[in-house]
Amino acid sequence: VKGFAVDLGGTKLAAARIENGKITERVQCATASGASPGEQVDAIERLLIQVGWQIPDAVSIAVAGRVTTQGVWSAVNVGTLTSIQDTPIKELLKARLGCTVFVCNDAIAAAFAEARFGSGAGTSHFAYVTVSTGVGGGIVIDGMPISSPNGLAGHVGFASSRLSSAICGSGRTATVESIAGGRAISRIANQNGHRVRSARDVFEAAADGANWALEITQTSAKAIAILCADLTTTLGLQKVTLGGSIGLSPGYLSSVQEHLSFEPELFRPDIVAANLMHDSALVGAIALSEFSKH
Ligand code: BMX
Repeated sequence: VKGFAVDLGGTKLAAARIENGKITERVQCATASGASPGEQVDAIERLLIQVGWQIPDAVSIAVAGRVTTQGVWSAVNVGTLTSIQDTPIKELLKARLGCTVFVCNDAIAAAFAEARFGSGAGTSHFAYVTVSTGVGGGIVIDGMPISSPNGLAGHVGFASSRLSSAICGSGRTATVESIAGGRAISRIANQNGHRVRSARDVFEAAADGANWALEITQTSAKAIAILCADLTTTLGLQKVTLGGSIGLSPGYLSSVQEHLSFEPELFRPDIVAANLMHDSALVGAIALSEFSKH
């Protein structure tokens, strides 16, 4: 894997130069969640230049939100990226950068990288679940990343959760994302009268032993455990890799494993941490672009 990659998530935007599968340059900044398509293109171009990109180098871009076969980008949770709807991102970037552009969903990219080079290597029925700003996913069966023309395939965070009763930014009610994702975690804390800026504050309070915070983070982990069992019923998963800032935070993996232990064995895939840590979407964007050529 080599080339230039971008990962535009709900909270952070990263760009990297990758050689022989290793990141040799990397920069990152906060995502502007309300930014217009043109402003997102500006930010992407600025970061790419910082990691040494120049015409005619190709770029591979992983974004939060669904990406159609035609390269049209829409937020599914409209609260996360408020100005991204039917955005022809592939065309906009091609026009701006004057190079070959590949665009895909961030969690599918991460899933593909983990399946090929990371924690999922050797597993035929594999899923990756990211718990971050939102809850995203990617499914890889017999080495094939599962996608759909409208780009929705893999969006496991919008499945129902019996632990939630909230209205989700996707328009659905009681989704996994609306109880387990980072935005949900900080919303719930604030609703319960605990002033927090982000999910990170809730995890810090939980690490300090605050019961109110532990309850919120444990509920998130339980919702993710049930989701893993649910996915296993339809896909026969052997392994699920957890990623994302919350998925990789200390103690989270073991609490998902603990909640999963209450399920019958048949519905319990192995749950492991992402090997490529926070870089799986960057590596995966390039790997997927190469894969999609043949
Ligand atoms: C949401 C959805 C997915 C994304 C996932 C993780 C939007 C804007 N995002 O479920 O497309 O893959 O979050 O994204 O609809 P992240 O921002 O948490 O990395």
